[in-house]
Amino acid sequence: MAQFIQLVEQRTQCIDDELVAGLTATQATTSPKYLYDALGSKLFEAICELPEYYPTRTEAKIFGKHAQEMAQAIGLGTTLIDLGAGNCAKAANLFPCLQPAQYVPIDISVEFLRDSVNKLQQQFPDIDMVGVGMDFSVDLRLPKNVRSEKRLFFYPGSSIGNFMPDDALVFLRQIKSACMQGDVADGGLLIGVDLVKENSILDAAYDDVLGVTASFNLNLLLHLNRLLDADFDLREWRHRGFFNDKLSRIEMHLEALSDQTVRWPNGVRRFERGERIHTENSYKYTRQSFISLLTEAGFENVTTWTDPQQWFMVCHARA
Ligand code: AVJ
Repeated sequence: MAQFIQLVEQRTQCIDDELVAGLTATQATTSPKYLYDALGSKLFEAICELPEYYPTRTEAKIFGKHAQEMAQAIGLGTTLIDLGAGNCAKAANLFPCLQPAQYVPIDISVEFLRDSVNKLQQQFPDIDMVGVGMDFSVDLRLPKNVRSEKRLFFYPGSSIGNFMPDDALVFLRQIKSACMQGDVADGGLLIGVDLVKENSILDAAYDDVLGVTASFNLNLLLHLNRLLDADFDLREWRHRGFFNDKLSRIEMHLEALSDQTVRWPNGVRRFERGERIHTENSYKYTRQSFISLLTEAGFENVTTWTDPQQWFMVCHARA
């Protein structure tokens, strides 16, 4: 069995307060983390199989083709810290090339992670594994069992796109300082970033023909009904997903199809027809704009790998 450290409670009062504040704001907003209950995580896995959703597939090809070069740039024997590890599959694919000394998968979805890590430990008995259940977007301080040598933070999938650019900068700085906590700061960051491309390709990736992304987005309301004991009627809402050119981001919204009142034990929110709940941003960067962000966060020696169409980019940067 792998070691496991749990630093989050699955359901807390503080989550509800943040949620209610967002829902009752003039522009109703929810954090994208609420998209990932058990069904949401499965719907996201289905999204990754869609012909329109290119990021996962494109990133996997980049890792497949350049893993050896990446290992050369990074060095062996790292402490591999996997942010939002989920089923740990992306990192596990890199084990043969990267040969980490310790693997530290971190995820907010504690039970899912526990199962994944235990399975992986059986497959790779020689790698020291420490699973950590925590919300790393709140606080990146790591438990004592995590080695301080050669920390390599792994943040694939373009999840960095969920942060507003200013918050992305703060988060990258936290990663940088977590790398520096050791005596030898020669691990760094290995990160996947989705790139700006033709609007029609971006639009289709977030509003697919099968409606899987629509289901993923609408499922948020089922999750809220459960978390808050609210009474959202899913038939009265529709999915919107599109690229906002000016802000260089995908926006996902849920749009009310009728005037309605949503109630939960200590609150209420009135929505007019056409009014929207903003559920996610997914920022798209250019190679240069992302390198600038890394540099501003204090990283150096950036190496980048892309696919032939330059739709997606993987970066390694030293702390
Ligand atoms: C998991 C945040 C990278 O932004 O592309 C997929 C989530 N949302 N389809 C993304 C998502 C709608 C995804 N990330």
